[in-house]
Amino acid sequence: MLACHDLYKIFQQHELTYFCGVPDSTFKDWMSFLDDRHGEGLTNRIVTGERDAIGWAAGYYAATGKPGVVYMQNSGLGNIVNPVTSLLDAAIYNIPALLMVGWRGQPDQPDEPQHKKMGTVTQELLQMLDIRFSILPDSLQDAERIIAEANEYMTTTRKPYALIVQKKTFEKYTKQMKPQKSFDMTREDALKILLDNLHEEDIVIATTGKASREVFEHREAAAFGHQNDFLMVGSMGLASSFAAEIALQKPDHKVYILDGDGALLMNAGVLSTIGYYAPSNLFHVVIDNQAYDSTGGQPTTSSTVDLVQMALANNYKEAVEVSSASELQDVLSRTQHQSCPSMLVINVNSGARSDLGRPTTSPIENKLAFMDQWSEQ
Ligand SMILES: Cc1ncc(C[n+]2csc(CCOP(=O)(O)OP(=O)(O)O)c2C)c(N)n1
Repeated sequence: MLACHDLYKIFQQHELTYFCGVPDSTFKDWMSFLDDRHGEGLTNRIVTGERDAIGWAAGYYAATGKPGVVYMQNSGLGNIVNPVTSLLDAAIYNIPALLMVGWRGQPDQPDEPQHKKMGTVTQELLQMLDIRFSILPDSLQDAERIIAEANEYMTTTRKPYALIVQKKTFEKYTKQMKPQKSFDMTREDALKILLDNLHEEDIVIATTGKASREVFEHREAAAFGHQNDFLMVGSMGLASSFAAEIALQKPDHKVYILDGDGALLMNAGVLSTIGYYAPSNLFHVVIDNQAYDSTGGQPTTSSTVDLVQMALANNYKEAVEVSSASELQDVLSRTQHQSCPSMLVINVNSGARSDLGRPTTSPIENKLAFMDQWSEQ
């Protein structure tokens, strides 16, 4: 396995000191290392989307003549197709970048269903995009050789190069503790209170990552069944769009989006579309832990964003923020009188139970149970 600081020394030798992207749990130790070292000789910009990351890295190249390193989970590969083909491409601006792509769903390795397809087509997709790639070796000597080759290729062709990163490539790195605001609740505490206050005829759409897993476990524990919930296990950022259309189609039901700050900021444009079509039964709940908690707790940009003002500026009819269980209970007791679309931002601490399970039903079973319940009514 690779020690983060050893790998970084190799990057440094090639003047690869600018990093940006969206985190992936495949290399969360590497993410923590970069975050700790940001400002100490390296730059690490944790951005809101993979597509965006290509823009930042291309800007860095234009300003310095040096390629940036862009990290992402392979689920983000689809998001970079447009800027790779219209910004980096050799026939357009011919801008190099070193992509580090976490290989979820690697064939023959156990993983979650939402990663299977992308895991199978990752290499093909890179080939189609004319991105030369290697699997990042887990021995330092081999990694040194591959990175030297990648750098040489980027210098001579000015084309992007990708390193595919398998699970267990990095040694454990312990993140430095930084002082953080502390709140009353975790995401799971907030979700439990919320779900316990909903009615039998309310519809729930939960975002990707641990939020969906916690919703599933709480419904099991409460013996409520899963028919009211659509757990969007992949497609980060789209729980909101999906829920908004459900709300427009089912005006007699309250529809709750259980969103994350990272997922919302990845698809922040959805706020304007929701505000424009203004479903009068849509409750947009954002569980704001200021982190990409599900991939290791890397900071999102939400600490410098006023989500309440964002919602109101986009024509949400109401928006409030709560930071304690009692404030949350209070807001939930008043939903009858709330004008929608409305946003409820819940400030929580980052982190989750270490024994959190995963849904035991498949995405197709989830969809069928959900549609059985709602599609004919
Ligand atoms: C397009 C895409 N990029 C990255 C990921 C990896 N990923 C899964 S969950 C997650 C973090 C989500 O953060 P947030 O919405 O704030 O929810 P939290 O995990 O904090 O509850 C990330 C980055 C993904 N699934 N899809």
